[in-house]
Amino acid sequence: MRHVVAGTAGHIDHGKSSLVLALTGIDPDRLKEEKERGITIDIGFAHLDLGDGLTLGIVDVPGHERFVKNMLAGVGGIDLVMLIIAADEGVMPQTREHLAICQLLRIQSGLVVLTKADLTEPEWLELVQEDVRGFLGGTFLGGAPILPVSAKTGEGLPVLREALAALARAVPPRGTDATFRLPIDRVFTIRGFGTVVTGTVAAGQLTLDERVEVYPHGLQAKVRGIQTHGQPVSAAVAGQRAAVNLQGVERAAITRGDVLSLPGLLQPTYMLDATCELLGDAPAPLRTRQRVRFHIGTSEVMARVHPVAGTAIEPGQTGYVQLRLEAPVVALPRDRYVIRSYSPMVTIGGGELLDVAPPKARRSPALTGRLRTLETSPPASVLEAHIQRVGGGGVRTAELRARTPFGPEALRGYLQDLVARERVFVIDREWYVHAETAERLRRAAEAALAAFHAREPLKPGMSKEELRTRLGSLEERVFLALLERFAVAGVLVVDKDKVRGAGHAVRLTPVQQAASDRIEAEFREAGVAPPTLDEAFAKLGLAGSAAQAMAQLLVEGRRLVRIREGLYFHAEPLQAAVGRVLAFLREHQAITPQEIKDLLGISRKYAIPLLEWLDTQRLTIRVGDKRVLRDGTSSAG
Ligand SMILES: Nc1nc2c(ncn2[C@@H]2O[C@H](COP(=O)(O)OP(=O)(O)OP(=O)(O)O)[C@@H](O)[C@H]2O)c(=O)[nH]1
Ligand SMILES: [Mg+2]
Repeated sequence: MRHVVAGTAGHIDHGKSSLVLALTGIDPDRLKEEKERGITIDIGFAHLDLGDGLTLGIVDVPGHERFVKNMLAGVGGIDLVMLIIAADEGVMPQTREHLAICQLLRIQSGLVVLTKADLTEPEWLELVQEDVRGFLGGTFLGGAPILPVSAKTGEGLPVLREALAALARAVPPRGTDATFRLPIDRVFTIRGFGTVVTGTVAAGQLTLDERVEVYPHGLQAKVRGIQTHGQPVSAAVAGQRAAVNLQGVERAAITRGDVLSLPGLLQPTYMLDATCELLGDAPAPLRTRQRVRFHIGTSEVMARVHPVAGTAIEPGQTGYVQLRLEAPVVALPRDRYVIRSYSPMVTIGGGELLDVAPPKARRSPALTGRLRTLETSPPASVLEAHIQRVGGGGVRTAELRARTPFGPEALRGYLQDLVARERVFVIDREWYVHAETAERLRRAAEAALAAFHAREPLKPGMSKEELRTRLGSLEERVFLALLERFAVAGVLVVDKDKVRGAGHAVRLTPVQQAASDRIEAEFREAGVAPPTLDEAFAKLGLAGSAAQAMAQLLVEGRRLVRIREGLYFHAEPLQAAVGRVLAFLREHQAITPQEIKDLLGISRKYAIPLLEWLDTQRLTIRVGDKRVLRDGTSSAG
């Protein structure tokens, strides 16, 4: 079963809806007002069985200039267009405008129907045909069939059917490796079923019972039913018209322009970087900050245009722009859009989205270069550019799904390729950082460590946390992974919670060494009744971080031993004292604070901390107000 969608296009009253009715037996005008006024106001739908399992969905659009907005909502998803021109009138303003829109949206194929052929003479018909051929020159319909038809007499209809079937068969099948998206063009309720949305599936596939999200509002729902051309189906695929019955969401919460997709896959955005082509017959150049009507999928939002280079785009020219929207949309790179001027409401241009989550643009050659890469480079390079732009935070696969035009399979392949070529690094299973970003961070880490060591030569290293802050408060996991990578590369050394430059070792100057020696000597002499560190340093005129660093060195060098906060003993007298206490215990089984004071000739101020320290060293254990040896056998002996 194949599905292709065709759309009508053309000036008001040229016979679009009549032709659809004549072709399919279905009147696409469904509104009461349309029937009364004899004009189409909103898009309508029909379908045609072309045989051989091929069904053509048809979107009929209004020709009235005031309803171009609705026309745009209808043609977004079509594969081919039937440009309808009344034989008795020829090319008219909306013939031009609709054709321009189809060009801007890059609709791939189509044909021209000269309707109301019954109202003209054969010679006249030939003249019109020639005229139309000239009009189409240089457009995608340049070589398309031009078929005279009368909806009234049925003349030309069989030929038209054949031509449509041939075009429909030639439409290339849509890839299945894509994120499901359905721009919603209608919302209504059916009694007993609830909310139903319709649209042309732009990409991917939706199956029954799946959970979905209505973007950009983030409403979640479950797919309770799917129909295509009035028939219940178990799945809807790209290129198909579909009506989706949603469970768990109110009709009033959804409007045309919303997008149905899978939960959490897309990210609403207010900014888009894009190419922008201004039509040759646009009434004026497109200037910086100009307010335009931005159309994408089935939505229309107001936007301001910011050309990336220069201050304007001239009619007939193409440039890069940043679009700043007044309401959020969801879109993906490679999506096409159309812009219309605010007033008068005419189509002036359009283009292709390149970045759907860009930073606020400042005009620069670098930005132009980046957008050129996104526009013209092969997919893996485009992906690389996206990863490069996010910088040190890295980017996860899920975010890449929301920011790149690639389906999950393609994305996996390109990522593997980039990793294999060491253009990007895997931080975690699904988290990527660009090689140049890692390189930049490596240089920054080296510089930060070098500066730190120069400033604090006595400190063994910088705390990891401080380094992380220095590197722009990197995401913790990215930071740790990079640290490991840098350590393996021999750039730095990680020692518990400290990081040091690979070449760093603490070296004391002769003056510092002399000071350190004097401190050590003083503590050795003081034995187990030492001064406080502050007192000792103050005597040498040292204080603050220099004193702290030196004390730390003495402790790390096992010259001083920390007994408790602020109390340090020199290792040698401490060892001697411990020996005496243990000998005493072996002889007397227990020792009281008074006994240790007498034994070592020290005051309570030192005796109590020393006993507690012996406990923490697991040499003694407290029993009442006494200490006994922890090791029972020696206490028994
Ligand atoms: N004689 C003749 N009249 C036609 C033919 N096709 C359409 N008409 C008439 O032309 C008028 C407009 O036809 P529609 O089909 O409503 O035109 P439309 O292009 O859908 O108009 P909009 O949707 O409002 O843009 C109607 O009165 C039709 O009856 C035809 O082949 N021959
Ligand atoms: Mg109509």
